[in-house]
Parts: sequence; C-alpha cells; structure tokens
Amino acid sequence: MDEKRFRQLAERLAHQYPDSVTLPLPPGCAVLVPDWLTPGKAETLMAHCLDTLEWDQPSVRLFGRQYPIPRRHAFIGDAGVRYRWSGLEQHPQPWTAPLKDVRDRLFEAGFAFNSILINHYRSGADGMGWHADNERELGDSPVVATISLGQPRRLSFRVRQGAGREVLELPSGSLLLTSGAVQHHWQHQVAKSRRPLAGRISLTFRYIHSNL
Ligand SMILES: O=C(O)CCC(=O)C(=O)O
Repeated sequence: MDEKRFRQLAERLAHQYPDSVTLPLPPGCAVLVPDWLTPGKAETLMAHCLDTLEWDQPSVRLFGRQYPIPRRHAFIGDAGVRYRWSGLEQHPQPWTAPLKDVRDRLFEAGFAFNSILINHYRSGADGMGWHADNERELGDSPVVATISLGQPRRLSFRVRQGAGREVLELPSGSLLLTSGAVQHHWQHQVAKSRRPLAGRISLTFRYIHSNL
C-alpha cells in the first residue's frame, strides 16, 4: 500500500479514535490507537492466545552458533501462506474465530492481511532485537498492524542512516499501524528490561505474498 493511501486510511481511523497519535518516521509514519480494544476484550484475547495456540521457541543462527529466540511465537495464516524469517520456514496454524474477528475489523478499516506472526514476551527477559520487517515476501511497501495485549512494552525505532530515534509505549489493547516506508528507512526493537515485567503478546498482522 502506498504512503498516500496509508495516510488517508490512518487519518480516517484517527478521526474515530481521538486519542490516536501519529508519529512521523520520515518518509513514512506510524499511527498508534491506544484504545482500539477495550481492556476486557484485550484480556480475553490474550487468554485465548495463551490457551489455544501452538507456541514455539525456535533457535536461529547468530555468529556461527544456534541460540533460542528470546520469546515464544506462533504463526497464523491462510492455507498456503509461507513465511521465511531468519532462516526459518513458517507454516501457518489455521485462524481461530477471535483472531479472524480482529482481522475482519482491520479489513473494515481498509487494511487487508493474510497472516499474523504472534510474539509472546513472558517477562522482561524476553525481547526482540533491532530489525525491519522487510522480507521479500512482504512486498515493496509492507504495512504492519500490531495489536498489543498485556504488559505495556516500549517499541524503539532508529533510523538506518543518521541519528534519528523514537520510542513508543504500547499499552494493552492498542493498535499500531506502520506504513511501508518505515520498514525501508527505520529499524525497530522491543528491548529486554531488568524490571519485573508481566507477560505481553503482540499480534503482528502482515500480508505475505508466498509466490515472491
Ligand atoms: O512486539 C512488538 O511490538 C514488535 C514485534 C516485531 O517487531 C515483529 O514481530 O517483527
């Protein structure tokens, strides 16, 4: 989706949710809707994910050695969608009714997705290092929608070239939309923390072109 269309749709959404915040990440931007899910819905959805999904903690190769990723994850998607990520080939679990409802709601807002990479940060010892969601299968201009459940965590951004840095706190029930240009010009991370933090789940909706 191009930047112009993203901004039109994001503006329409921000109009419906007056607490929305737009963060410029030039030449793209991110839009945070803090109250997209009610606290009750966020809690129920988190329990649903913990109870019903198949969670995995695969190892990835770093500097010649295998390390388990510092979090658990689950991959949900339409039949036939495949996602290669850090050398791992992901085959999707089928949609559950509550996750499909969330996807339908995003679709009504103009954002179409065919999969979710779901992350479970069990405590502050779990995190995700600097990276961009720019795998070939995500296409040229990948919009990502992230719904946060549970413990608020900080999502940091750093510009690839230059000194720009931004941080957003992602509360439970929030929706964060990032435009395609963000993945080309910025990296993001969820840093580990020494503070005693409760569990958090992030639902990161993506559109994967498995034939690319
Ligand atoms: O947990 C988050 O909010 C960020 C997740 C993320 O960066 C990813 O799944 O690529």
